[in-house]
Amino acid sequence: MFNLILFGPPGSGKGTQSEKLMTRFGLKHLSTGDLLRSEIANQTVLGLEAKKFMDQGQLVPDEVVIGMIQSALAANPQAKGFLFDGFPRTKAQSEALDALLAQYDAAINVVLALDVSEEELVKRLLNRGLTSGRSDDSKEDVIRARITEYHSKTSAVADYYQQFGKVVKVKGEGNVDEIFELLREAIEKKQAA
Ligand code: B4P
Repeated sequence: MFNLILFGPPGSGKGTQSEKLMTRFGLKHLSTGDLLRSEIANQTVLGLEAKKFMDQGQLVPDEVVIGMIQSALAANPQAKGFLFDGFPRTKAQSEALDALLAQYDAAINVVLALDVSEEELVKRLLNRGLTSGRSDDSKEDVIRARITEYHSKTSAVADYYQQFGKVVKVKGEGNVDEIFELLREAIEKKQAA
């Protein structure tokens, strides 16, 4: 299995690039944001609980998202690898993911970290909010709260994987195809190593 994490702050292009990477490399795409929004759309108990956090720009509790990923891994035994998008977002989620993958004799091969300035993130998310219907994209104070959550809790994920030499930083500003090429090169280099 080849498993990668696409990492970066909200609006850094994780969802955008995941679509292209999963097609190119045949990986199973697992986005906790998409899974949570599907729970909300279906008005499940989990979704209604998660919505309270997401609407405030806060992270959903670890046990909720770890449980979702555990089920998704179990549901895809044939996958030749996973592309984790928006997960893990805390050190506890990182440790849980490593333990889950170890049950399949697998591990994270690379963490691709998209680097984008805060002003660009806010601009992109406000712009997406004009059409996405996402309540967490429509207000600047909620967007800034998401970025604060990223700095206080999620940047630790890069530190965690850095100790194993798995993090590759990639410039996340520029056009989508240009950024995709940088990601593709980084993956192919890791696959060849
Ligand atoms: P996510 O769904 O993961 O959303 P995101 O961080 O907003 O998006 P992403 O980074 O994928 O967006 P993209 O840049 O592609 O999370 C939403 C919420 O769910 C979180 O705040 C949290 O509450 C909860 N959650 C999810 N996972 C969790 C977890 N593991 N633990 C706890 N809570 C969790 O797109 C942004 C915009 O930029 C788009 O409009 C796109 O078109 C544009 N864009 C992309 N690339 C561009 C480029 N190169 N140039 C210009 N624009 C670009």
